[in-house]
Amino acid sequence: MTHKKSIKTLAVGIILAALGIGMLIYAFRTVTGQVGYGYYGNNFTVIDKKALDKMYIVPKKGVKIDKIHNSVEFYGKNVSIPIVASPKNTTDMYSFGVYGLINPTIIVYKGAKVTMHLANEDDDMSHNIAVVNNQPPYPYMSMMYNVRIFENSYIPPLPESKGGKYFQLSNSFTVSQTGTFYFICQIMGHAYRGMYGKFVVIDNPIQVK
Ligand SMILES: [Cu+2]
Repeated sequence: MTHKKSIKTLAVGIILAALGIGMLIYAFRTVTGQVGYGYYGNNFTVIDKKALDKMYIVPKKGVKIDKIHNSVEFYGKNVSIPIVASPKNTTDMYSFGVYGLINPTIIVYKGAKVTMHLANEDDDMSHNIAVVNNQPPYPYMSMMYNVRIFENSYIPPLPESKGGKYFQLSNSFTVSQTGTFYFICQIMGHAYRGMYGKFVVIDNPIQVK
């Protein structure tokens, strides 16, 4: 090997090593939430296929499913909404599933404490969820300006599933005002491709009467 060649090899080696280290640091920072869409948190719940499948089962009480209007109404002051990102019953990976409905209108009552449970069924993409005031259509970089409408109406991105294990996170918030809002995925390009649904807050029909 000539002197010139070995310098070249060394230079290429250093560049590759620097790139590798840079990528590792970036990946670490992404996982720890220092870059990207907010904190990742360190406390994902990891669920198996059986637990994931349970999220599709409609409970006997507290929920009204309307398949014609593609909506799910949650009764009561304390509601629990299981949401699957990229659910198995659609080929459109840019979608949310609630009890098997795809991007349904979610209806809750004003004043309710809502707990969203998001699980990611996608094996090659991260997804998150936020309830926002912005209306579609969403630009490609929608995460740049979408602000959550209620405090904590947000779940940070969940990693893709691996080997039959699925990541899940929950967050609770109080719906303090009526109106039509949207739940969207804030990952770049996802809401733009249709990963969103309506989130409607109505007056409690029982209390209003
Ligand atoms: Cu997404």
